[in-house]
Amino acid sequence: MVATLYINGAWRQASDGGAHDVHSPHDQRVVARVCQATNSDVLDAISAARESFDSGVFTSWSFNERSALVAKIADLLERDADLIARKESDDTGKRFIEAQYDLADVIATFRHFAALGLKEHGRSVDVGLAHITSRIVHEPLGVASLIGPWNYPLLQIAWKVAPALVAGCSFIVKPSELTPQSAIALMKIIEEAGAPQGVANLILGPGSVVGAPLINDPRVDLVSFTGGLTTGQTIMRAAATTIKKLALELGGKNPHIIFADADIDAAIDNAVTAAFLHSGQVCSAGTRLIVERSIHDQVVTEIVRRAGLITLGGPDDVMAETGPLISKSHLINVSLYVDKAVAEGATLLVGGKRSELSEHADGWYYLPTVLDNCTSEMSCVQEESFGPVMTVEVFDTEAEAIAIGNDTVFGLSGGVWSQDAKKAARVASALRHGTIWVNDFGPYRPAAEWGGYKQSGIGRELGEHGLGEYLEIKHIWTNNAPSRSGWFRDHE
Ligand code: TXE
Repeated sequence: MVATLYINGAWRQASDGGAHDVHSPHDQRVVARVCQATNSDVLDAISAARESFDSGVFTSWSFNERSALVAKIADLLERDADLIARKESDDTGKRFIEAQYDLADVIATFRHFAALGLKEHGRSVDVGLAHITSRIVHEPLGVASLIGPWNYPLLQIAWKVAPALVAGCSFIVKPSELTPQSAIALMKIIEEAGAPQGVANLILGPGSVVGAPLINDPRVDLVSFTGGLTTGQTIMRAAATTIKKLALELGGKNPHIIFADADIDAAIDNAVTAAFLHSGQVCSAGTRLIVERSIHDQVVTEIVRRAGLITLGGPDDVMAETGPLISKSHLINVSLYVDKAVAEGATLLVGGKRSELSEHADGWYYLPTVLDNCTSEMSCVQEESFGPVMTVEVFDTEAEAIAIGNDTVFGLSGGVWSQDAKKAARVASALRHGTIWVNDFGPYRPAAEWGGYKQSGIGRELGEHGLGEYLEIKHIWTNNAPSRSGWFRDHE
């Protein structure tokens, strides 16, 4: 059965009947066949969103009513969590248990924004004049294009859909063409929960085919996008024509700094997780290890040993610790980064090639890789390979560690390990990244803002700001005792 588009409250085929297969990165079997929208389908979806927004059918709901809708969606997601997790692990190749963790995070996201909506009241401003009422009100921003990536498909879309619904926006969701199934399931749930017709729309297909109207059309007010830097730059250029609001999360090149006075055992264990979780396909992956020279050999030897032990496998392999890369082209890209780094002088200590196990022959499995003797100039250090590739650099002083950690155009996240609390706090403060972990790496919470400095993006998701991205702020000044302004003369 072909999964269809959802436009203006109806499930429908693409206008030209187009569809494409989705393949498992684990073994390349076809896991789904989905419609591929045409340009006119996208325009229909934008029209539906615009008309529903302008009609007031959803904006007239109170924040409390919209919060209740979002809470209901969370309940329905909980009901269907394992079914959706299965679709997600089919599409991404990630272990089913990891997809289940992701679904728990998706549900927590909807619950966070449902609760936040209940606290949304705007505010009054005391302007010091008894006859003036001055109110700041928060209004839905309008029509939003919500474009998601393939690494955490439903989670990244949830970070956009949940606040958009609480705010009262109408929207068009476009998941990655590689991983569309969980977004389709979410749209069915939004429909079941009772969102008004035309508020939530779903477009399927590659960004190169269906993306242009989503980022160009003057009827779209906001584009919220998570994905690669190059696509982010394309979106920013397109959005400039009509000055659309932008929320961009474009990945990172995240420094992970270990001082000699750290709890070395915990630091090493976390460094392995930070770099190789989900085979490095994580925007906040700690793939750039920056280690104090005196402990370099000890730390790197142990990380290399641990990396060599990591068991790769498919969604249902109970022994597997991480899975395949998303696609053949991505695997080629990752290996090119490694080959180039070696050519530039890096030392390959482990990995650096595809898995040669027969059970991985049909999948995009790349071995956890550690590159030593790296320098800031190498492209593998500066650019996101988005694979299981850790680069190692050394430092001698605190200032040098900070300088290396900030020597990147990105600024999404970073970690610092030291048992000297004052030093750790100084480094955390000096690093120009949106999230810093001290003696930890990776945790996030829906209540805490997430986003990047510098070229890692614009705006913040989650937290309170994550709702603010979908709201306009209006000041309403009411004069309760009107009188003449008296500014201009009304006589000769
Ligand atoms: O992402 P794209 P790709 C990084 C990572 C990866 C690189 C490229 O480094 O190697 O990006 O991955 C849609 N108009 N991240 O090529 O192209 C596309 O269909 C509108 C980091 O897969 O950015 C998909 O839905 N939409 C990242 C989404 O954009 C367009 C997670 C992301 O795809 C479009 C993923 C267009 N012109 C990759 N072109 C993170 N920040 O976590 C593409 N798309």
